[in-house]
Amino acid sequence: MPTKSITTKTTTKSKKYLFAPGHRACAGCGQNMAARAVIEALGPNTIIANATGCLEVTTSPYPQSAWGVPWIHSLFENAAGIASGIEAALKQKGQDKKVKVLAQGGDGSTFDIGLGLISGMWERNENILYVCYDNEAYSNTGMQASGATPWGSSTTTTPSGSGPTIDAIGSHQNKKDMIAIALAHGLKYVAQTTAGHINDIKKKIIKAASIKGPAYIQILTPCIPGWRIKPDQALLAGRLAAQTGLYPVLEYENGNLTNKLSVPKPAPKVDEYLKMQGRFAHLFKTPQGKTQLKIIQELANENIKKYGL
Ligand SMILES: Cc1ncc(C[n+]2csc(CCOP(=O)(O)OP(=O)(O)O)c2C)c(N)n1
Ligand code: SF4
Ligand SMILES: [Mg+2]
Repeated sequence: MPTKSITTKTTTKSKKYLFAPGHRACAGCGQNMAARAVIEALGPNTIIANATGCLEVTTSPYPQSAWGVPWIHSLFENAAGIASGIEAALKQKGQDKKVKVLAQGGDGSTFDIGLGLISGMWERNENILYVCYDNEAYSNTGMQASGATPWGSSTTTTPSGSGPTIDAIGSHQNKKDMIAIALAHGLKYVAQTTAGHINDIKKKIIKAASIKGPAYIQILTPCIPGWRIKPDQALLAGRLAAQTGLYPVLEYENGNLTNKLSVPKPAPKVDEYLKMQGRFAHLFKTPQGKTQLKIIQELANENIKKYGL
């Protein structure tokens, strides 16, 4: 756990990194681009509790670390619990106004295995920002389906097939609505954005950090091998997810939807977003798959209507 910022010599000046390059994520990883934006927006007076997952594994192979702030690797399930302990210690030392506590993890640790402790942290109204990097599967262990996996996605636990049954379409569970779960806890600040909107991530992080009490930000972070996209396509995939209406960019303050990113008129069809991704390739090959494309388009249309995008 480094306690000093990492300093790198350049030809003209030295630069302090809060999240240094040279980590071991796949080239073009949406998650690590988003994570860099998050810590750059929060600044050096931050302590991070980071759940197990790709972000942790790729940034902290001992004895190296990409982090220029105090950073603790928690178990898969208890980043929120560790963050609660840090916040309590800061309060005890009278430093809680100076230092921000950030808990962060993937969708597997947020939507599924860490949800109980996250719920407790929110219930206790603790002054902790939680960021979920949602790549819609358990990427670090080979792309198993999570509660965040969308309809029709082929994963290693929901593989697409060629038979006539529903199993052939890949995942046939709807994505869990974590935003609604966060709102149901009465959080003052809840937001959703994507790795294709780096400035928006920074803006939302700054706002969330200024609010006293728990805040939740969920960022769609395209995964290169998991989504079977090219290394230069993570940002485009994030933008298309928002523009189609499938993954709206939203901001809630005190339970009210106060900001949303409108979709272009007409909005791009979901096919444009799905066909660039190998995890949905099977849907374009069979009549049954084409029916699923219609169902996914319907999900996007419903979002456009529901959020007035
Ligand atoms: C209790 C427990 N179960 C399973 C694992 C194995 N494991 C480590 S990382 C990981 C996947 C993490 O998925 P996610 O939280 O979505 O993060 P990602 O890797 O996708 O960024 C799994 C299953 C573990 N470390 N601990
Ligand atoms: S597997 Fe996916 S989430 Fe993990 S480092 Fe590679 S691109 Fe990033
Ligand atoms: Mg994941």
